[in-house]
Amino acid sequence: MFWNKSVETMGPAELASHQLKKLKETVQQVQKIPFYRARFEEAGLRPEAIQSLDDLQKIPFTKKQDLRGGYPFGFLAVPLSKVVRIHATSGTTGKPTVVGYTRNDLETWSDLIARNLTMIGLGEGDVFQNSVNYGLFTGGLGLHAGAEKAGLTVVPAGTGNTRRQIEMIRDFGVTAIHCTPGYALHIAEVAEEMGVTLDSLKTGIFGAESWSETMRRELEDRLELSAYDSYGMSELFGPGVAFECPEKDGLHIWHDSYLVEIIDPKTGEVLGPEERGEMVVTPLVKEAMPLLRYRTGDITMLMEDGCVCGRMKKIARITGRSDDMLIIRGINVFPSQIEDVLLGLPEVGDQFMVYVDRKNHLDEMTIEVEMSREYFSGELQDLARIQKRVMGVLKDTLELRTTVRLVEPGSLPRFEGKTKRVIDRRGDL
Ligand code: ADP
Ligand code: K
Ligand code: ZN
Repeated sequence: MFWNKSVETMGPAELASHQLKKLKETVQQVQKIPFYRARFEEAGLRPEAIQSLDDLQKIPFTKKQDLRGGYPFGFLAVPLSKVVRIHATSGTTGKPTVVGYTRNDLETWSDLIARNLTMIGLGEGDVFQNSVNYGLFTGGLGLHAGAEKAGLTVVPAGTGNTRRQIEMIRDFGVTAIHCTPGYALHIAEVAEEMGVTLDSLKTGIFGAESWSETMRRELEDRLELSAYDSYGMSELFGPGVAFECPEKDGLHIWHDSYLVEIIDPKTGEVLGPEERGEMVVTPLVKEAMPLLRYRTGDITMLMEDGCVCGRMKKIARITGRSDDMLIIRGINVFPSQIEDVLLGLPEVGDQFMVYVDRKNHLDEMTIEVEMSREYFSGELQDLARIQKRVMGVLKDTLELRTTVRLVEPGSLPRFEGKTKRVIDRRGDL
C-alpha cells in the first residue's frame, strides 16, 4: 500500500531532475536568511552557480552551532507572522534549537508521515496511541497530524502514568503505538507487573533514539507486536524523514524531500554508498526554515541495493551520533553496543547507566546494570560470578576493560522521553 505511489517509487533520472529543481529553489529560499547571504558571500558563491547536483559540494556545511547562533528566530526565511507553529529540539547535546513551520510546511510534513504509516499497513481501522511528549518535542504533534491525515484513530496519550497508558491500550483496542524504544520496554515491564497482555497491539513505531536489533527482538517478544524504526530530527521537520518498511532492513528516506550525503565526519569528504559516515541533509521542501547541507551528527550509510517494496533507496539504521560516541582510552564505544551486550545476557535486566571518569589520567568506564529478577538470589558468590561474566562479555565485545556494578532490579531511572544513559564526568574537576 502506498500513500503516493508515483513519488515513492520515482526512478533515478526523474528523481535527479526533481531534486535539482528543488535544490535551486531552496538555494533561492535561503537567500532570505542573513546567515546564508553572508555564507555565500564569504565563499564567493553566487546562488546561480548551483546548476547541478554535484554543485552542492561547493556549498559550506551548516552545523548545529550555526543554528544556535541564530537562536531563536534567526533562521526563518519567512516573517514570523507566516509561521503557524514552533517546535524545538530536545537539546540532547546542548541549548535547544527552535524550528518554525508555515502552513505549507505542516502539510508537507504530515504527508511524509502519512507515507510512512501507509507503508507499514496502517490506515483507517487502526487505533493509534501516541505515547510521546506533546510539548515542543516534534514527535507529539508531528505524528499526531500525520496519523490523522492517514485516517487512523489517534489517542494523544502523551507520556507518563504508564498504568493508565496500559489501560488505554486495552480499553480502546489500540492497534499501534508510537514511543521511544526505552519507554516501550518500560510499558512491557509494567504490563508484566500488572499481569496483563496487550492483545490488540500489533504495531510498534519506535524512534527518537538509536536502538539495536536485539532490542527489537526483545520488544517484539515481550509486547507481541511488530516493531518499526522511525527516524527524524526537528531541523528536518521532525519524525517522518526515514522509516522502515515491512522488510525491516534499512529505512526508506524520502529523497524527493531530502537530499542526502554521507561524509567522513573528520575531513568532510563525501563518501560512497555502503560507506558509513555522518549523514548530511539538504531538505528540499522547507519553506519557513530551509537549510543547506545540514550536519545531522547521525552515523549511517546509504544502501546500494533497492528494496522489494519498490520505494526509494534506504539508509542503514543509525548506529549513534558522531557526538555520543565515547572515546575510552582511544577506543570508540557507542552506548548502543553496551545495550546490545546486556540485552543478550539473561542474568541482567535491560536498564543500565554508564559513568565515565578519569583517574590518574586514565579513562575508567563503570556500568551499573540491574540484575534480572530471576537471578537475583542475594547470594554473594552468585553476584560475583555474574559480575565477572558480564565484564568478560563486555570486554570481548568492546575490546575494553570496564567495571560492572550490579544493582537491584527496578533501582535505575526509567525514561519516558529520550534515554540518557551516559554520564561523562571527565570534564568535571
Ligand atoms: P535533539 O537533537 O536535541 O535530540 P531531536 O529531538 O530533533 O533533538 O532529535 C533528533 C535526533 O534524535 C537525531 O539527530 C538522532 O540522533 C536521534 N534519533 C531520532 N530518531 C532516531 C532513530 N530512529 N534511530 C537513532 N537515532 C534517532
Ligand atoms: K500484542
Ligand atoms: Zn522497502
